[in-house]
Amino acid sequence: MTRQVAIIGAGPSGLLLGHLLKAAGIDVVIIERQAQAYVEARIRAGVLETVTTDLMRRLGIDARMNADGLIEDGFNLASGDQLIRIDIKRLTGRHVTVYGQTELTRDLFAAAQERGLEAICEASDLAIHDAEGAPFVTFVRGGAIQRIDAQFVIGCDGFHGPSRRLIADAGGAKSFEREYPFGWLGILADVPPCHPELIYANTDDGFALASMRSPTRSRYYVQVPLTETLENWPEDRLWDELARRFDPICDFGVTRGPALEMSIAPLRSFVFETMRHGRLFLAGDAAHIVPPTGAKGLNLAASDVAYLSDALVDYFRSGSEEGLIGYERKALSRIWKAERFSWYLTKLMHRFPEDGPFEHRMQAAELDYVAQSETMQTVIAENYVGLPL
Ligand code: RFL
Ligand code: PHB
Repeated sequence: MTRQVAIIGAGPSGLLLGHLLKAAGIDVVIIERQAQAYVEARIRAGVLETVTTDLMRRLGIDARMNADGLIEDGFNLASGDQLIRIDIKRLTGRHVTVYGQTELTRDLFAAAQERGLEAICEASDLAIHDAEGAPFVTFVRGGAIQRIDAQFVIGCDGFHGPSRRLIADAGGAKSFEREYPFGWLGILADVPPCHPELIYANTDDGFALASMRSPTRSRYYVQVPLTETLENWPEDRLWDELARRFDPICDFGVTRGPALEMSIAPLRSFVFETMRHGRLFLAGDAAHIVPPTGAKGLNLAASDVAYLSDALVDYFRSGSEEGLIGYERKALSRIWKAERFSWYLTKLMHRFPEDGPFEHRMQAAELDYVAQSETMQTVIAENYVGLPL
């Protein structure tokens, strides 16, 4: 039997797309390499734009998000010990929602089961065949090779998945990349946040972020050189570092507690052009990566699949390929603007090893300008809440 759509990867982009297509009556299957519990436990994004929360509402998978998500009307940039509040509600009329990617993924998996959206997990050695003709995917599950034929294959398989590799190997695609000379060391702990709103801080010791998952669960990050390892960072050392950076600027001081998770993530900007090869399309991290400054990654995955689901639904309803042809142009226009904003905020808030006193003064001057200019604050707020679809 030929399925209408096979989606590779059950991260946010694969699960959201699966639900959107299933809700439109399309015969769709998701194939995921990891176990469901593994995917649900990955600690990643925390800030959702309305693009993402609107999709969850449209799907009717919003009960827990409505109950537990924190509406944030503003966030802060810190320059040394000066706190600059960006009042996103007043400047844009909108807000962002703090709701962890782990929670969102859990909600989407639970609804998949209730709604009969098929998600095959623990599928190894996946390969995509005949993407330009009659596509099919093969994979190994429980020791047996399986094959699924589909009219379209959608690569939602993240930065390291096989879909983009296949397109790259076919030749003709371009990629644009910037690697940053540092990473983010993150800690998650059941302690109250040091401030009611997020703080992105530029300090003499480097960047730090105070974020949260709930009024009792904090998420912090500090900039570290790429050579750092977790062994060098006993929890106490990280708490000392966070206290040094945040105690002078936040309301309550940093509360310490045992780490639920610690990890180091490298920072990268990456865009792959093209997002289509025959009947294979890319969405989410498979096609682009942003540094986490600005919280755009998951939200871009959501806008990609909003565009792509409309195009696929239109194709299956009317036979028109117009939406599918226009997908890449539409998606890339939003992707590049989010790339620009994440890159800008990364440059503004981090200490780059190659920078000297002049560049530090430039950063301080720009932050001072932001503090004084409502126009600058509006530009930042507008990008932070997310550009329109
Ligand atoms: P994902 O989440 O990587 O999911 C891809 C899925 O594909 C599966 N896969 C395969 N399946 C089958 N066969 C194969 N061969 C496969 N290879 C891979 C993988 O197992 C996985 O389940 O990509 P997706 O769905 O496009 O979602 C993207 C987001 O996860 C990502 O952009 C965000 O997490 C980025 N991000 C943030 N985004 C935000 O919008 N707001 C934030 O606050 C935010 N904070 C962050 C972040 C990412 C971070 N890290 C660790 C990279 C903070 C951090 C620290
Ligand atoms: C997070 O809470 O994990 C988080 C928040 C904002 C970011 C990145 C990560 O920009």
